[in-house]
Amino acid sequence: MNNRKLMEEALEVLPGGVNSPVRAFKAVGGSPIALVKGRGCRVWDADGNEYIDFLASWGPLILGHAHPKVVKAVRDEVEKGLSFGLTNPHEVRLAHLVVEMVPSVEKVRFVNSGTEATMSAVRLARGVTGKRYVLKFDGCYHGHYDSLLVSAGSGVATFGIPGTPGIPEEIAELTLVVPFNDEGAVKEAFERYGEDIACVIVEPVAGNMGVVPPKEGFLKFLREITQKNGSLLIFDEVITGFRLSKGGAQELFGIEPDITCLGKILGGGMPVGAYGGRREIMSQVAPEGPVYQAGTLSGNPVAMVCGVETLKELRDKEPYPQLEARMKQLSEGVGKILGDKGIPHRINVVGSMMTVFFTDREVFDFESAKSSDTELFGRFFRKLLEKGVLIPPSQFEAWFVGTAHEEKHIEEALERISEAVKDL
Ligand code: KE4
Repeated sequence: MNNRKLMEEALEVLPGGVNSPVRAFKAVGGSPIALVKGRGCRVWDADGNEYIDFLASWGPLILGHAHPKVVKAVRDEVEKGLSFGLTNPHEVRLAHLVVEMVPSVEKVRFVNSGTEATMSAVRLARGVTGKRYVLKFDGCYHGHYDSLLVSAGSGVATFGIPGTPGIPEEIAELTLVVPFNDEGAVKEAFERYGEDIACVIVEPVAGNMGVVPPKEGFLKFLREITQKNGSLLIFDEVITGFRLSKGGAQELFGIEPDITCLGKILGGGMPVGAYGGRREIMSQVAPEGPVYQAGTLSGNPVAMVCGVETLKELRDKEPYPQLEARMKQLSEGVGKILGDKGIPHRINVVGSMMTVFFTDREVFDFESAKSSDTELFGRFFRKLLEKGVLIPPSQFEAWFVGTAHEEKHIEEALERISEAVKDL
């Protein structure tokens, strides 16, 4: 089996040959590859080509692929069975770890994806406040829940418009969309709809427009304006949770949201999402409270064990200074390669996540991110792939380094990137 044959077969039975659109390489061109194996910081495709991996399965693989402790724990658990449908001890173990590591979380509910986490968090916010509107930021992605798959309307602080066919306008109109890092727009939205805004949901460090950090004071501003208006602040930490520190962005910036959404690293590569917060809020979730949410495989024992081993490693080793050093080495190396070649670029780095934008403007929101030369990004992506470096197949995503990337691996990757850029 090889990439071409496998992807041809995939096209027969999977829409676009994929189970998630971005994997089809539409944003970067060229033929998508299939990955069959990973070990440490490397992955191998169906043709046997090896890549140094900065995709990390979109974030979860912060410990690298097939970490021995994780593999052993999962293998042992699988021997005992795969799923029982009643509470198992590992759900409680992982919940204790989340409560211990994430500052604002006293109680947590596990689900099976980041989308389920944000969808449930919005329902909980509406249920707890009795209010209808959701305020989100243009360029922030929170999964494919109807109320959050909404694009910015024309003008500032206006109703959302459906981000895709299949979402009725009546639903999109309950979502207000404003530019990221724009305090004025948020103030205007609250002046107009403040008494009826259930929640503000934000990626505290944006990853889905490419990496875009919050401006100084922006998160504190969101904390204050939501408090003042009786709205809940939801931090979507599906990417940043356990990534930027063991307590995520909320620990790094010292801001406590009302509800935190988690995913990716939480499951260590297995399908796990979660939403959590203070007891008084989470006690409103069924069956303790009236806000309904459920899931057949929520808290699946094998997935929980994968998450437990991953979080334990991060809690005990706190590898964040090392991850930042490796990301500094990578981002500065890439900056030098592009600079020497005279290619206009901006590199946004926060902790162990970064994005290379092909623009000479500062990138501080979605509009400025979209000034990037995505055609050039496509050529850059394909050249890197050819030389054995895998980055996300989209300009508007984040590159990740993990504990399996040692200094020598970054050095090796930079040599390959330098070769790739020569042909750009
Ligand atoms: P999932 O439903 O894909 O597990 O999580 C949705 C989600 C929620 N919140 C944030 C901040 C996210 O980044 C995501 C998912 N991220 C994308 C890419 N960054 C996943 C890749 C894909 O869609 O295939």
